[in-house]
Amino acid sequence: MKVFTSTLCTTMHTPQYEFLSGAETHYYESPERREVILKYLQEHPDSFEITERVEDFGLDPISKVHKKDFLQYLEHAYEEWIEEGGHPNGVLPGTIPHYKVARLGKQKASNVLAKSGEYCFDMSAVITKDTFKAAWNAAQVTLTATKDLIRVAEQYEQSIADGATSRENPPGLYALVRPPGHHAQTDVCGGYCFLNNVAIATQWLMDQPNLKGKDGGPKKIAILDIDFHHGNGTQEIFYTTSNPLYTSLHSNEDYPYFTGSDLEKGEGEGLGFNINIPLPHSTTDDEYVETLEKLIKDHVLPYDADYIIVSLGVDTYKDDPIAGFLVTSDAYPRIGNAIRKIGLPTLFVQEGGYCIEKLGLNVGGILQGFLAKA
Ligand code: SP5
Ligand code: ZN
Repeated sequence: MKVFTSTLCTTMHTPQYEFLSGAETHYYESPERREVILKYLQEHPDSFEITERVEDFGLDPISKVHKKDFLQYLEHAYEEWIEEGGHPNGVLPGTIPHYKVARLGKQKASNVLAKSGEYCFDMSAVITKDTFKAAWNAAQVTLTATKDLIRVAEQYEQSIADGATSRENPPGLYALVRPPGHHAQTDVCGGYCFLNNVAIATQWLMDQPNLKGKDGGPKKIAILDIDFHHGNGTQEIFYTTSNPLYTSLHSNEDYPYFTGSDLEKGEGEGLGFNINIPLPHSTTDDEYVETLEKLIKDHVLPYDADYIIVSLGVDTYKDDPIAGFLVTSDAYPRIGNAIRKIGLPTLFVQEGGYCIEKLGLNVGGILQGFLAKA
């Protein structure tokens, strides 16, 4: 499996701390996360081919998903923050406009202290000096992988036509990026996320003029979000459209708390194309895998997509320091194999997972499970 990554994802975004349940702790979404995943992949050269080749797709695909003023803010927040006397650890909102605080005068956020609340929904998305560059780079890495997805998908179709392979052997690619993306909405960051890599990749695929789906329209994409946390960002971005299909398995009693209900089904043209499956903290390997298989059977297969994009989080792991399922490392190859059985060209994009000791093994387990034939 080809792996797309970049050292900039490690070096450019380095917050020193965050607050968890009121306590100051180290920043769990750390550069080390990428290092340990990379180490696992490098130790399995028969399965993974790693490339640091990154193409520059520019601002255009990013601005198709995120608002201009939000992008401007992300780019300049840190320097303005320092100018206004903010702490060098990075931008952290002190005041977030709560929905019960009516803005009757339609007050607009003016200085960076106001904007930090306007454009961020929690206290875990710390903006450091080069966070925008890191997030930009993560998006470009994901786009580079997405462009390759088109190529491997065409190859796959060709070898099926040639009788060289069958629909049971889909190609898979992996974008090893940070910061992650699935909590980032159109114009608000949060949950360690700034730019929504999966949404940017998805939108870019649908915008390719020469890439036609079975009905002559754009290619159809099904997003499978298996991070422990609900992907409020991806949900919001695609809530009113029938392409992509957004599906998510996540905790029903945890962060981000206010989204992820199974009653959130999409709106307008998007109604029925947003599938949330909240699960209790008591979820075990068998329960998780069976629920995923049912989600695939009931929703993903009937959707008849051209591509699968996976928001790959392994914070579902039983010893994850910020999460809480009972899922063990044995489950990850099973999860990967269930995704392989969909039979479609698949792009895995890294989201969460914070148990450093088992992060490589667990991410690797999913990817190896996808590669495994039976
Ligand atoms: C990408 C991603 O996984 N983002 C997650 C961000 C979660 N940040 C806040 C977590 C608060 C969880 N509190 C758990 C208490 C620890 N036992
Ligand atoms: Zn997560």
